[in-house]
Amino acid sequence: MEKYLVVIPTVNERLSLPKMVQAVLKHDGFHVLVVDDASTDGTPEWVKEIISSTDRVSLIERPSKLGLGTAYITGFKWGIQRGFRYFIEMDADGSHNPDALPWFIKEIEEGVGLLIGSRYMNGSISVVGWDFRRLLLSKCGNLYASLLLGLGLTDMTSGFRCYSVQALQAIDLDGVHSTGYSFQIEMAYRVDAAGFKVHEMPIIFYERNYGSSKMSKRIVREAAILPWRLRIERLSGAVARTLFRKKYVKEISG
Ligand SMILES: Nc1nc2c(ncn2[C@@H]2O[C@H](COP(=O)(O)OP(=O)(O)O)[C@@H](O)[C@H]2O)c(=O)[nH]1
Ligand SMILES: [Mg+2]
Repeated sequence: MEKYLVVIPTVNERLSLPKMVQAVLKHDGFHVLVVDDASTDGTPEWVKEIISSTDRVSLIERPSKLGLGTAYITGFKWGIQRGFRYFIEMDADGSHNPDALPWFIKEIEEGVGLLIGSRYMNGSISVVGWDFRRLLLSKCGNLYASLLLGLGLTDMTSGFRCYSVQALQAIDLDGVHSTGYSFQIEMAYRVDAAGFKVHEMPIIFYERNYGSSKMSKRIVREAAILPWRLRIERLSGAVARTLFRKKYVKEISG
């Protein structure tokens, strides 16, 4: 059985998905799970077609567009139940190059909980095809999240990344708040908070050639609020721990 599960969330990605899936399958040991949210362009039909010729691809179909975050959580739970050891997130639209997969595996197997493919390492910007507005949104979003959460990462919002099963099992997956792209920030925070190493490696991000982005104002709003939510959660956790410690010390000292 394969060790590595590549989870690909899709909404209307018929034009890009086949190339991505075929490029992943060129690498031994990888299984692809597509989590499709009610695509109407033939995406799930194409996946069913390929499933009839290989047992290294699976499909979960959901009834409506339920968000990137919940698509990944659904995929992770599916893979944990089936015994996969490493979980890779990848977009369907050609933005993430499957040729980088062996590099992810090499480092994650050295005991890292989460390995993020970063577009912004060593002070450079490795993005092809974004206009200035989109780049600014991404850079500012990253700066904002890292200032508030202090994880010292260059690209917390990157969606090309790999988790170990131990890191995913240490997190309460049902307690993850984010439905949209802030999911990436929240997961990096939670893996770090669970005591696992979070590392980065450089990748090049290519803007999609086909289909359209699902980014919306609601998704940006959710990402703006999330770091504050996590800070409050951290603070209330610390207060609860202090109160518990005081009560415990009082009890054992009589
Ligand atoms: N299943 C599912 N996939 C989604 C959803 N929103 C986005 N995606 C997928 O997530 C990946 C990244 O989305 P995309 O729109 O390209 O985001 P962008 O690269 O930030 O513009 C693509 O494969 C999308 O099809 C969603 O609500 N559900
Ligand atoms: Mg995209």
